[in-house]
Amino acid sequence: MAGAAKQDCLFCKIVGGQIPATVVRETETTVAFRDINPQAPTHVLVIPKVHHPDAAALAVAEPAILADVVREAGEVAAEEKLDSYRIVFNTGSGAGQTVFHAHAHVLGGRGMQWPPG
Ligand code: D5M
Repeated sequence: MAGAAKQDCLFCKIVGGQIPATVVRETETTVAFRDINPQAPTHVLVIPKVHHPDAAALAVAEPAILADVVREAGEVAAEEKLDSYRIVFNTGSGAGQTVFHAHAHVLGGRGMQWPPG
């Protein structure tokens, strides 16, 4: 079942063109744009055009679109010439999620620590 756009959702507004973003890639089901508050030399968000509150909810409702998001994350990394990168799905406010529309952070261009903070 497709997630309907949510009126008060920031990322639905980016999908709808009501809020500008620096878009680096777009497909039928996804949009990739630069994070407004970058945490690495490359920091791109890949979002599904449909609204679901987080990646796990997207996986339950529309698993093929979650696969599109992950594939697009790889395409972003290739375009940015990243041989190492991190894909992050913050899930829940305790894990740092602030926008409750599923999104993958694609981070690269610097060394990464493990475990993450
Ligand atoms: O990630 C939400 C991310 O969304 C956070 O890194 C800032 C980014 N953000 C917020 N507003 C914008 C706009 N307008 N353009 C681009 N990026 C934006 P989370 O995992 O929910 O903390």
